[in-house]
Amino acid sequence: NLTFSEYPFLKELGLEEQNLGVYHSGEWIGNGPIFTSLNPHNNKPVAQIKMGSSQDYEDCIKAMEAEKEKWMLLPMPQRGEIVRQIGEALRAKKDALGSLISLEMGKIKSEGDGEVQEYIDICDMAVGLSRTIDGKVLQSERPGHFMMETWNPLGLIGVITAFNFPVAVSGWNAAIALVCGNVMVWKGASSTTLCTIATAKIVNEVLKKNGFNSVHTVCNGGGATIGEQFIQDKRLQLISFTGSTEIGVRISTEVHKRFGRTILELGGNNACVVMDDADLDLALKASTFAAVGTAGQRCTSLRRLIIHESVYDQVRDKLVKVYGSIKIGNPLEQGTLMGPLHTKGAIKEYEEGLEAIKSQGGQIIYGGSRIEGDGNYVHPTLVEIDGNADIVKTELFVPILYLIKFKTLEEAIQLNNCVPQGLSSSLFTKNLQNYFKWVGPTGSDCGIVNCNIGPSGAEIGGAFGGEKETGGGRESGSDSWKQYMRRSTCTVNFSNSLPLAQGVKFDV
Ligand code: UN1
Repeated sequence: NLTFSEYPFLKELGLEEQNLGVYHSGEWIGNGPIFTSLNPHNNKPVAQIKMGSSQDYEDCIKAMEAEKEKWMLLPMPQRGEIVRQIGEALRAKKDALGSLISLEMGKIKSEGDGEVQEYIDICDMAVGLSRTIDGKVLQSERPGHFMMETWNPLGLIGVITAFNFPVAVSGWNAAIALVCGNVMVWKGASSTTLCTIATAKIVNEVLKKNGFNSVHTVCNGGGATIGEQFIQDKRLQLISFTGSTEIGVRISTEVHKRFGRTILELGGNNACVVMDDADLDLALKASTFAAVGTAGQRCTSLRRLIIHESVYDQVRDKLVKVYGSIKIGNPLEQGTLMGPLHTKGAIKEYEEGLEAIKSQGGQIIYGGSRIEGDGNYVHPTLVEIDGNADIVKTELFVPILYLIKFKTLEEAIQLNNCVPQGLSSSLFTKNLQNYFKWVGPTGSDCGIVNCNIGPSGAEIGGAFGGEKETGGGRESGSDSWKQYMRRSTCTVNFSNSLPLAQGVKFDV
């Protein structure tokens, strides 16, 4: 009773009713358990995947090791040229892949397309990097000496991504890591395995044409076994992980125990502060997209709207009206603004979260219930609550937005910073004094600090990530590439004598 044939774009992406979830050495295989991918719109099965086994993982690593040198020794601009072709291949499949993301994850089609665009954009950026990554020449204190920094690839890296951005986040890692000369193994979230396979097919077709069969391997696996292998494997120099803080702590501890590197993109608990001088229409639009978009399932989703007391009632009343107009439904249908939650488990999180909210004095002023039917639909929800309540400090990965009142900017900043997470934040103001306080040392403590735009929907050109329980990692733009390379400080003596640094004498 698979619904595969109802969606022609699946065939276009090279998917079948029965798929294999592991790729290395130019072939798709799979010797693990069978997994069924569901459509969150109706919980009907779409297609099946034979996932990876422990041995499949081992074979991925062996194949990567065998091909690693050839890839590392290819000049960076040539690797960039291959990544450029990957971007082109994604452009050609953008519509189909965007539809698959929408079908399997549940985000609206425009956001699905946007995710593919995000991958394309990071490919473009990586191509540029492949011609511009440089190393410093440093001043030596010794005569006849030359000092420089070189950057080399790490080698093998592991990328573990989450269901909510099943394509774009792998792209942030792949495009940069590949240009930097690494070979990678990717494990996507089980519930979005079709997205993982379809993306990896596009990427690997290009790599294969260029003579590379194990530079971008894939090892999907149900349960924790494959993930555990990633974490414990000394051959993986870097683990890039996007997911919960709970798992992130474990990854951090275990990988650092073996002196591996990590990039962690964990929970967020993002706030938006609306000052009394803010453009309220702008704040309202931005907040609605950030809280309701992706049904509140972005790491950067808006969770806390911190509103100045003088405009509080006005913002709240307008927000209730806007929430009433949000079109909820099949994410593949044009005009829908909010799709279903990704899983049934998320409905439970939503319902349990609401119970906790009520028991801690929160008032539900809009929504607050699931929508009966086969799909994982809930009403986007507005809650009035004290910003210091315990539940407000927990990340609920569902469309619940807290409305919190404040009097002074200092108080708003305290509220913004009082949660354990530190991913994204934004301030709505026209006042420069407020703005520079917000971005300064006593301002927002997040990795993303915006003004007059919402906390979500970051561009790829900036470094993406956050502080505190968010994990401290930075991916995507700016100088995030450094995390995928190792730096060597190289001193060359081109004289005939051996002066020692710091004037040390050691005559033999
Ligand atoms: C995530 O939620 O894991 O900034 C990533 C954004 C997107 C990426 C979100 N560009 O909302």
